[in-house]
Amino acid sequence: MTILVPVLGDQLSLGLSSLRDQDRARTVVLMMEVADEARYVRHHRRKLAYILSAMRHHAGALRADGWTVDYVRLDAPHAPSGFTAELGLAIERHAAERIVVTEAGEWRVQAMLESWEARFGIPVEIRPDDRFIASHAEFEAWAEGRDNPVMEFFYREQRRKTGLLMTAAGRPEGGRWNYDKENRKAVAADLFMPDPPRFPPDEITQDVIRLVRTRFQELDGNLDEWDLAVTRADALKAQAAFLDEALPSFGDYQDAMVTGAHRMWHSLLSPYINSGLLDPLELCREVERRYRAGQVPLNAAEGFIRQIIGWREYMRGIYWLAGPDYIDRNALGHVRRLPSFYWTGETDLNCLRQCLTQTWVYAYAHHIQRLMVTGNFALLIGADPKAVHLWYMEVYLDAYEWVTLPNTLGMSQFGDGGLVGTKPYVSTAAYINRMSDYCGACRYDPAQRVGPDACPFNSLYWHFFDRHRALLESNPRVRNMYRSWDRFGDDTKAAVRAQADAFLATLDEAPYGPEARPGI
Ligand code: FAD
Ligand code: DLZ
Ligand code: SF4
Repeated sequence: MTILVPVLGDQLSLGLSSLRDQDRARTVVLMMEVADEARYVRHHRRKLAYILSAMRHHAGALRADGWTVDYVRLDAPHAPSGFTAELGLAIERHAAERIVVTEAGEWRVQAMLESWEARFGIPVEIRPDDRFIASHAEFEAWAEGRDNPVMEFFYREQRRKTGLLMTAAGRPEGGRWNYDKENRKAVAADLFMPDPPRFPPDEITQDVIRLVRTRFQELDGNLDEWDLAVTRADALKAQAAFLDEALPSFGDYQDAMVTGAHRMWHSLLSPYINSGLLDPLELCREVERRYRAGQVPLNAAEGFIRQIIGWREYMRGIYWLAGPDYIDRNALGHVRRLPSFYWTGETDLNCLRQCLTQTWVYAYAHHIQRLMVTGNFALLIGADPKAVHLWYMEVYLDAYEWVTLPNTLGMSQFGDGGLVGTKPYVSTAAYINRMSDYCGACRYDPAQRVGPDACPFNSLYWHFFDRHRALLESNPRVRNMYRSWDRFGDDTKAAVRAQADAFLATLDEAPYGPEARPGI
């Protein structure tokens, strides 16, 4: 009897639950490069090349581990289109009698997996994805009955469960759960910043880059200066370099932004963790070991571990808890498409130009660039949260719906009305100016609210609160904004509104709205 084990592009882990306890002699692992996954959003070409190359390398790792792998390539003569069609062909090829698969990372693909048993008439076992620390049931049990399921309390549960940074007496290491207050330093551009390691493209990656260049000519995104790891061995090297060189300062400068420095002290490990090359818990244990060995300060170790066992796990829990309709939530009723400079970077708002250009080169931006520059601006101009989400799905190497959606539609765009974030993440230029060097080189003045040189973030900020007063005024976290706004006086208010309206009228709307993607 042949068992077929489909392994998806974000399941690149040798210890995957669907492979556990299988008899290698009777099992065929099926990996499928399919056009539907490449094209269901307008992917950045670097993201496509990364996933395809990591998949091809993983097939080699599986074979070296004794598995038989049936690998379907995108350039196969029959032009593979989707997972279900490919699975049907593979069942016939191998006369498979059973399917075992690890659950998918998003509702769309999970629905496919769940349709297979009825469609193909053979048993399909869907196993939990236990690369995550909290199971669905655990998260649901934690969230049940809480009006306000905030991340911080979930995080403390995960600390207790894993024992990470806990004392023998069951107390948080250092006496506090969270050292975030120490993580808000701005940074001088001449401070030493370690370079991330670079992994030049091997033959397989070069092949994939050629394939992406020829097949996806309509797509954008830099394929040159390849530096990404595509194997677990190289991803582990990237992990070690981060732990050695950047982690000790990770906490201090987590929110800082510097022109031309895309990495600073961030890990750049999310693509490897999310596709399965790195194991999140193993990484956190290593961070803890280094803290205990005196190599890393507590604020850095705690800050990093919180991102992984706190934020990452919490976002996944929210995604599955919120259901397949979460993507259509739009609490603020925003309908505008993103301006086309989100695809070109051509704008005179320097913070946006820097973050967008960097994104189209590296398919990477760090958290504050995503939240407080591109996300902040999209929210202030009233962009459709689903369109915003799809843009992030396109451009970032680490984007998979389970993690992107709660971060974009939830945390960044307040589309869920406050399930993930208790207030909208918007700011004036003051925040960007404090945390970056972008404003110094900008044609706009971060200190002015109205006038030809006034930074657009300033009037848009007040315009945002003004137009959403009915919904937001009762929120205790933003009530003070309305007190400040009301102190402005009618003339000033009218000038700010006019300034923002005039700016909004200059924005175009890109052809890529939420309805412009096939298959969504
Ligand atoms: P580091 O700063 O080094 O952080 C360490 C790790 O913590 C990351 O690798 C990641 O695994 C985890 N992490 C930190 N914050 C979060 C978070 N909010 N949610 C989940 N994991 C987190 N992260 C993604 O993995 N995929 C996405 O598609 C994604 N989209 C985002 C969209 C928006 C609008 C925002 C505000 C955040 C988004 N994030 C996303 C979260 C975060 O920005 C990225 O995880 C982080 O920038 C990845 O870079 P890094 O590996 O250098 O992270
Ligand atoms: C994102 C992606 C892309 C671009 N291509 C493929 C592919 O050809 N084959 C594959 O198995 N997976 C791919 N992926 C990742 C899937 O979209 C991802 O596994 C699903 O979204 C489930 O989370
Ligand atoms: Fe961005 Fe305004 Fe600063 Fe220019 S002045 S970089 S637009 S925040």
